[in-house]
Amino acid sequence: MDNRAMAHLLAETADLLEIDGGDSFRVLSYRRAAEAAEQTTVDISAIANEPKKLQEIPGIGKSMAANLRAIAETGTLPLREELLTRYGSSILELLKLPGMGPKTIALLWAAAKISSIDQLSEAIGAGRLAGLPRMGAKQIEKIRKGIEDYRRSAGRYRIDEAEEAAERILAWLTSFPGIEQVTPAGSLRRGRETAGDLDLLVTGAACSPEKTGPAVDHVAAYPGIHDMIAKGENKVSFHLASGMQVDVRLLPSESYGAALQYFTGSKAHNVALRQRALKMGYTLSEWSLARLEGGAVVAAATEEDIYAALQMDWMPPELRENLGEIEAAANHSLPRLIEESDLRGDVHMHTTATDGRNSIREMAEAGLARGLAYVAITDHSKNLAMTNGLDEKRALEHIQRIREVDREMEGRIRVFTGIEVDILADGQLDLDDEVLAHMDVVIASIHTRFEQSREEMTDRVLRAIENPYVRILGHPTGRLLLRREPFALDLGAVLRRAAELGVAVEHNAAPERLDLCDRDLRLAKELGCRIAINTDSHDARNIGKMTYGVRQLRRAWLGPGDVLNTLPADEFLAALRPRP
Ligand code: DGT
Ligand code: CA
Ligand code: CA
Ligand code: ZN
Repeated sequence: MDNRAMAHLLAETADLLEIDGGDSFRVLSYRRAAEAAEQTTVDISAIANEPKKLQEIPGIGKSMAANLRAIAETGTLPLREELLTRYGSSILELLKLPGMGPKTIALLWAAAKISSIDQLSEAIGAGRLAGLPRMGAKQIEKIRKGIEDYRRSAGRYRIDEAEEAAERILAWLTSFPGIEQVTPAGSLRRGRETAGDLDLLVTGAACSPEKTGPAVDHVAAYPGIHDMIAKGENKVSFHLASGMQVDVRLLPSESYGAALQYFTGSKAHNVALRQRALKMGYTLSEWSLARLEGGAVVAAATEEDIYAALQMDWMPPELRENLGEIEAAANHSLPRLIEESDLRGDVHMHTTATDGRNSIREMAEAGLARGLAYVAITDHSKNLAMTNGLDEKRALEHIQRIREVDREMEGRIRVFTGIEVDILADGQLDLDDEVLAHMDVVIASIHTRFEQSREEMTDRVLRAIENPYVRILGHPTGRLLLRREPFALDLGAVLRRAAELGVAVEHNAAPERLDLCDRDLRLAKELGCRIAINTDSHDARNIGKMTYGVRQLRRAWLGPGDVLNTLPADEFLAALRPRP
């Protein structure tokens, strides 16, 4: 078992113990151990029988060392098993609902013997939650909505989780002599915001037909496998501890391109491509592009060969959704898509002044290290009290410090002043105009009262962007992927007005947001909006990590000219809405 799977078990045990009303120090010790297992570079399984070495890992004490040994030997912990027997294993699923922590679950169990999402849903339907402590009508409605969202998104994973999982498996696979190339296909290769499962294609000398045995065994020995679904001659499918399904296919290099094309998808793209092939007298399969008559192979080794034989340009996977890319590739009019290296600035980030982890200087240094020409520091405003949001006085002091850091950096990177000012429930901004007037980058965002009606929300956002100091509309739909749906909003009306006013709309590249989504980005471009992509970093390690967001821009067919922060610093500022 790898460290991550161990960390997962320990964290689950901590949750179960807390649901059980366990001593809080004990709960904390499991949480710490989970964190420790997640962070350490030591391979815990390898030293599971050496308590001394285990205890050298910060966060692991004597009793945790014994627990780790038990996990390495049995794949679980006696305490975890005991608690799961008491409450049933579906109780852990309740934790995946928004706002549902161990304390609430303990309450639901104590008051109504609820230990699964189905039971909770049924209890809400039957009105059995009303009257329980801390269960007002609003709270109950929130839970009901949470269940709905959860059920809709169940079985999908965020792009960053999918990619990290793919990278770990890839490292394992390529360690085998004879496996030369591993390519994630499917939705991950197309850069979709979430993935249903992982499709990994493998090729190399060890993947030649009838000789795949040892390579298949190597795939099946991947330490992160939770359970095996199927193991065949050239395909291995399994689940990871997260529940994510992985399909690994081993292919000879002669047909790698055809397989890559097929398994990259999308289905809609493949269907349209196959029709084109048929019209040209070919048949297209996961093995090859071949002549209908006689079956001679026309192309199979590379995607380029296949598209070329179909008289098309090769196209980036992000475009393959049958939304016009087939025609464009045939007319040789595919767009030049934006690339991460086109971006020169990142203008939405937080510091220790509010809920960030690093200082202004550290953020500037991190931006410099990523090769950015400019950053903007945009901390929260006072309405977000839990983030220690800035009031007028602190905001002004803060921008003095930002200017100091800008001077200290001596032009190696520019540090713009800014704020992520909260849009209040009525569309007013959280800080006075006189204060906003001092800032380079004013981002206005919604963080509260998501439940307003479509009319209220639309009026609220429109009113906010009328404020002449607003230059960027932050994460415009407020969604959190797989956790919170976008709020109700007439986005078309907002984008049209933003275009008229010259307010840029953000693509927030944080992988839990990716907001605006690809479709809405396309709409924003059609309506003539300016677009800025930002990481919204709360940690210096995330600065400039635009990769997941850039894929959404590419999926929206955007080029460098469509995105403001491809511009040099001064031109970027000049391209923002002019200040009054
Ligand atoms: P996902 O996993 O839901 O995020 O989405 P995909 O696109 O990765 O879909 P998946 O894993 O079911 O299949 C991977 C690719 O295989 C898909 O994008 C296209 C291809 N494929 C799968 N089933 C079919 C099919 O019935 N017809 C065609 N033409 N292609 C298929
Ligand atoms: Ca897939
Ligand atoms: Ca699949
Ligand atoms: Zn925000």
